[in-house]
This record gives sequence, C-alpha cells and structure tokens, in this order.
Amino acid sequence: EMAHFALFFNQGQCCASGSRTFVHESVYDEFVEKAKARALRRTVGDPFKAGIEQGPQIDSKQFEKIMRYIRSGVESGATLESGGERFGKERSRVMWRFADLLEDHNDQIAALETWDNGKPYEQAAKVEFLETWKSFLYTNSSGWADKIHGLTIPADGLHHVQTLHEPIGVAGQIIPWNFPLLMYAWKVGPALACGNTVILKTAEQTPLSALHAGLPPGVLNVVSGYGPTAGAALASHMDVNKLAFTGSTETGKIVIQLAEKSNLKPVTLELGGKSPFIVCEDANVDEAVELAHFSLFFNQGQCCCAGSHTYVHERIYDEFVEKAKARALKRVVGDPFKAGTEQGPQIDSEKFEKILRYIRSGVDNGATLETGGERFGTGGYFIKPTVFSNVQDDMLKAQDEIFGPVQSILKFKDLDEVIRRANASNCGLAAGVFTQNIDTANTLTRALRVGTVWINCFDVFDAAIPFGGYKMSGNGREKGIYCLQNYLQVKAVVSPLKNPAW
Ligand code: TXE
Repeated sequence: EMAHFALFFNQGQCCASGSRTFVHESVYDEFVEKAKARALRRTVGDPFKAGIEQGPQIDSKQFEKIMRYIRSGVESGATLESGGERFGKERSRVMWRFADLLEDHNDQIAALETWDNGKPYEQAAKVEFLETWKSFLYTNSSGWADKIHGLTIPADGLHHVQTLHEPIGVAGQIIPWNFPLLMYAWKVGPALACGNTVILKTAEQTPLSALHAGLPPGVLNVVSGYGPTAGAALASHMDVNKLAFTGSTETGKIVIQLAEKSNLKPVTLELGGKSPFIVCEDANVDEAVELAHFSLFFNQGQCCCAGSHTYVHERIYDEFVEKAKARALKRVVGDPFKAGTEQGPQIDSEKFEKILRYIRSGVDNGATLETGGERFGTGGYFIKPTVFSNVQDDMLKAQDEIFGPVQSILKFKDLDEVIRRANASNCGLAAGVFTQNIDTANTLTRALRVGTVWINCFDVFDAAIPFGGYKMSGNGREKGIYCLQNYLQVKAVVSPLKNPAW
C-alpha cells in the first residue's frame, strides 16, 4: 500500500516519488502480485470526481514520454504486470482507425457483400454501409469505448462502495447471412468497446465481408464455418464467456442449450419476426402502400423485422390491395450490380424452395394470389414480388417466417381486434403503425408486445436506437446504450472507511 502510494501519488509526477521499489527476495513474488492487484484497483478518471485517485498526465509531451518508457520496458524484457496503455483511450483510438479504414474501403466491402448475398449493390454501398460505419462510430470509436465506468454508491456503514464495469472476457458471436456486414457491426462494436475479445462466426453463405476487416492480432477473430460444427463449438466452449446469436428461433433454442450444458455463459438472442404492419382507417393510402411495400420487400424480404403481416382496415382494404399489387408489379428485379435494381436473388436454393412452397400453400389454403407467386426469369434464385389478399390469421400462424418477397394482406375492423390478433403471435420483434391519429398511435404503441414500434416509418436503424425482441424473438438489446450491458460484468467493490473524521 505504501509503495503504491509512494509512486502513484500525483499521477507519479513527484520529484520524491518512490519510483524504484526494491523488495527483499523472500517476499518478492507476493509483493509483485499484490502491487499488481493494487494498481488494477486504482481509480483513474475525471480528477474532479470524488474517489478518483489518478487524473491525466500534465500534457501530451509527458504522456508520450511515459508511453515510450513503458514500451521500452517491455522491449527490454521487464514483465508488464498490469496497465501499460492509455486508459480506454487506446481502444477508442484503434476503433477510430478501424472506422476510417471501413470508410476508405466502402466500394470493395459493398461489392463483397453483393457477391456473397445477392442484395442490390446500391443498397449495400449506401444504406447498409453507412449504418455499419455509423454503428462503429457510435458504439466504439468516438462513442463508448473510453466512457465506460462504474458508480460510487452510498451505502450504510463506514464503507466505500463502488462498481467496476469490467469486460466479460471472450465473446462468441454467431451471425446470419441476411445483413452480414451490419450484423457484424452490431455485434463486434459493443463487444470491443467494452474491452472484450471476439470470436465471430459468419454464416456459411456469406463469409467474405467480415474477413476483410482487421484489428490487432487476437482481438477480433473471424471463423468461417458451418452452424452445427463451428457455431456449436463456440456455443459450447468452456472458455467462451458470452454468446450473442442472430438467426432462426430454432437454432436459437439449440445454442442456448449448448451454453447451459457447458459453462452457463449468458446468451443474447435476436431471432425471427413475423411483424405486423397496421394500416389504420385514417391513413393516406398511397403513402401506406409505399411504406408497407418497403417494410416487407426490402432486402428480398429477408429481414427479421419485415412487416410480413400487413393488417389493413376494412374501409380502405380494397383500395390498398389494388395499389399494393400495382406497386409490387413495378418493383425492379434483376442483376444486383445494375443501378436501379430494387430486388436481387434470394440467398440460396434451400430458402428459394421454401418460399415457393409457402406461396403454393397460400394458394392451396384459399388466399387470393394478386400478383407474382413464381420464379422470376429462368436462372438464379429470383422470385417475383408476390402479393396475397384475403389472408386469414390461421394460414400464417402455423408456419415459420416466409422470409421472402411475399406480402400477406389481412383485413381488420377495429383497434382492439387488431391488437389481439397481432399480439397472438409467438414473436415480438417489431411493428409498423400507419395512422394520422395520435390517440390511435399511442394506444397501439403501448398495447403491442414488440421490441420496436415504427410509427409512420419503418426500418429506421440509427445506431443509438436499441433493437431486440419480446417473446420468442429473443432477449437482450443490440445498439444504443443498452447493448453495452451484454458485454460487461459489474463488480461491486467494498472497502472500509477507516477515518470517520473525513
Ligand atoms: O438460420 P440459422 P438459417 C430465419 C429465417 C430463415 C430461417 C432459417 O426465417 O428462413 O431463419 O435460416 C448458425 N449451432 N432467419 O438456416 O440456422 C449458422 O451457421 C450454432 C432470421 O440461415 O439460424 C448461421 O451462422 N450455430 C434471422 C446462423 O446460425 C448454428 C436471419 C444463422 O443460421 C447452428 C437468418 C448450430 N447448431 C435467418 N446451426 C434474423 N433474425 O434476422 C446454424 N448455426
């Protein structure tokens, strides 16, 4: 304690500081261990804050000089027991650089994304790339990496109580193929910002964009592989301290069991959707049609939050269906690298066949096929934008997400009814509400059991807005301030206050 004080007092900037700590060999090892632990406990930060033991060094010159000495100590073979880096800031600096590199390589990364996934290049290069980049800026770079700290807590008795927000350790992350780069950003960003290391498994269909990134060795490790082998190994590994998964509900159940059977690692899940898009009777029909179309068809209908259940009030139902059909017929399907293309192919033959099966079962069950319903062209996994009307709840309830360019339009009479029907789903990821009436918007917003409600908009994904599901759509929230909790341990630290006169 005394040697620690003798050196670290005043940020180590004392002419008399005890900078050379000579320790007798009989107690040397014990001393080192304890000196290290003491240094790890030292509270560094805002010098105006009570309880802070150490503020910043006096200026950049001194700061750089100290960092040089630390590096030379390491290079000369001294053992670095703890510290040796800028507090939080070093992490932040690396991640700034990472975001800059992403920006410099926008074209390349977007092209990889389109090759891998088939999504329109313009969508990858503009919409998704920007979201990815902003996500890194928000969470890490200029955002949270150097602003994560605990609390000092007043408690009964003469005790100093504080919390330390520490990294969990090794974060295992499994991502899907529908937004490879964006899912990568949502997962990797907060994990690294909180000081963890990451092993990320990409989906087998889309390994490329994540492999293109680079951080200091060992910090971010990208594994390409299949789910039941590489993915399962991560979920069940004893040395992985936390698992984050995005994918199907079915696989979500598997990974949570693997985590439980191994080391009880905490698991966050972002799973399937079946989201309602509710068009109320006061809606401007043209605008509602356009937004409902976007909410479902964006990304070939392969979005976990896609507005797949379009509920339309009976008063405007017929007009809506007519216009929704006309809009789907106008959708530009084709080569994703061609400017103006709105819809590329589905991800693979398995999903392509599954969507066509769902379309056939819709027809067999008596829904009215307004347009589409078959493959587009003769090659590739392209599907014509498809619209069904006269869809009944039970037709959709039994099935999994369609996860393709298939809009199902259902009719409703009043708010209580549509709330009951929308909430009857096992899923609760998101909902769209289209109305001009503030009371209707407030009622629906509070009644719907979902993680996100978009009112008169859809798919607004700012990096600051939390995202995640109720019910079987998962647990935990990604993005925003909430995502940090997934990657931190809270350690309560209590020590006696010996001198009440303070
Ligand atoms: O999902 P999986 P799939 C939905 C969508 C789609 C359906 C099936 O409805 O039609 O899921 O898609 C890894 N242990 N969503 O088959 O299997 C796999 O390698 C560990 C919604 O692609 O869940 C991949 O990296 N990991 C979703 C990831 O899990 C395993 C996005 C997702 O694949 C594993 C994608 C195992 N045993 C599909 N098995 C969303 N929420 O956005 C597979 N994986």
